[in-house]
Amino acid sequence: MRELKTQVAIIGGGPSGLLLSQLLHLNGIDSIVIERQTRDHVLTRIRAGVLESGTVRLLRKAEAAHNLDLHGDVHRGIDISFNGNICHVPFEKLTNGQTVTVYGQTEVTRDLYEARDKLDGIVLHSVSDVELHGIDSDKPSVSFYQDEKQSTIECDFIIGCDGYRGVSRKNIPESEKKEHEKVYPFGWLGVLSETPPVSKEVMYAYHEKGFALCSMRHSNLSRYYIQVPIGENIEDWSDDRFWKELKSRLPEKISNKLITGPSIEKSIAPLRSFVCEPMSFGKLFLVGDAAHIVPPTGAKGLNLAVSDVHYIFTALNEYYESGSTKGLSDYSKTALDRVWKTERFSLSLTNFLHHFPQEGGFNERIRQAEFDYLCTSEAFQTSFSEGYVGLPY
Ligand code: FAS
Ligand code: PHB
Repeated sequence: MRELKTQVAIIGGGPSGLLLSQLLHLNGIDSIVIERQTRDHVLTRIRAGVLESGTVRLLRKAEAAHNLDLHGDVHRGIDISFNGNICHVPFEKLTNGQTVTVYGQTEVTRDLYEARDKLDGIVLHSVSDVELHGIDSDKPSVSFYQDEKQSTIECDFIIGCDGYRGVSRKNIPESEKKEHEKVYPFGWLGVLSETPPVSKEVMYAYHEKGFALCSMRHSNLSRYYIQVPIGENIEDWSDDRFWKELKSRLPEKISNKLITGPSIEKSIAPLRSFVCEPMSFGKLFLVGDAAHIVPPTGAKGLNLAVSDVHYIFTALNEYYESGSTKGLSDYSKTALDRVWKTERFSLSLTNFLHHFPQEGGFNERIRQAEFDYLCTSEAFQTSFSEGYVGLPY
């Protein structure tokens, strides 16, 4: 049995676990990250693409934003199309200068791994049978296997950054938590293609056949999504079928200039809204997807994970600097306040821009009215913009 000791044990080597470990390290606080997959596997995931300014700031504070600052694309507005009409929302102008940056989560995770390497951060990969012990005691620990050898980490705190399907959340006793969930009757079929993006800014499109999204990673790497029914089979979606369906949902002046090409990644992601309350129990604190999930419509998943990292980092730093446990006791409430407001934004945008099977014409007319209101009301556009650029921490 290998016995390890650290101040903060972090379960999960995705963006939130790596970012927290890096921030702690830069503040002289030791941590060990344990990750179920290999590093290469983690870096094959294609997920988020839009970073709020708070996320950019925290990555800079973590000394992991060099490539982001070089290659990230700053966006000042988005287009929303509705059955062929387009409404531009200039969110920078409406939020006193706040912008978002288009830069893939894969690249963020790679930059964080490189930053951990530079500081000789400890990230243990391909671990299994992770178990948490004594989370409601003064001596919590984590045990796991790596290369068939068992290890334990004795620590002060355990941070669950292990995503929706991780082990951490299960360690909060059923009697101590409440889980809220909404599963949508559709998913997103996403394609990555080495083609120039069809538009300079991200475009969200509503069409009676379903939602579509035009995004990008850089000037020759585009990311597109279309809404598909639950249970759809990726094998049934050839590239040609995808491009034809995507074009049919976009305004003609956009679809006419869309450059197609072979997909280099194609996957279907289910959509759900989920929140676990509370986000902490004893010495265990949940961060990111381990505690909450948002439908990707508002581009909030990764950004919400980052604001959790900000809150738990601030609380841990306060504890190790002054011994105060106030930040730690307030963590769950502070994080959940921003989580629920962001869940609201993501839910409302999902309801607005997706076609819900079996619903009547009334909701369709409400959607049209919402679009018409968005196009004509600066107040509505401002509220939308505050949600899209991200609420303050
Ligand atoms: P992550 O899930 O990224 O990381 C958790 C890590 O913990 C993983 O590496 C996992 O291997 C590891 N782990 C799990 N169990 C473990 C265990 N028992 N022991 C050790 N390690 C364990 N968000 C957007 O904003 N826009 C999008 O377009 C978007 N698309 C998405 C598509 C998909 C298919 C998915 C699943 C999510 C998507 N998201 C999107 C949300 C996503 O970006 C998350 O919000 C983000 O990855 C959250 O980061 P983490 O909380 O670090 O969780
Ligand atoms: C992406 O570029 O992957 C992306 C953009 C906006 C979203 C979701 C995903 O709302």
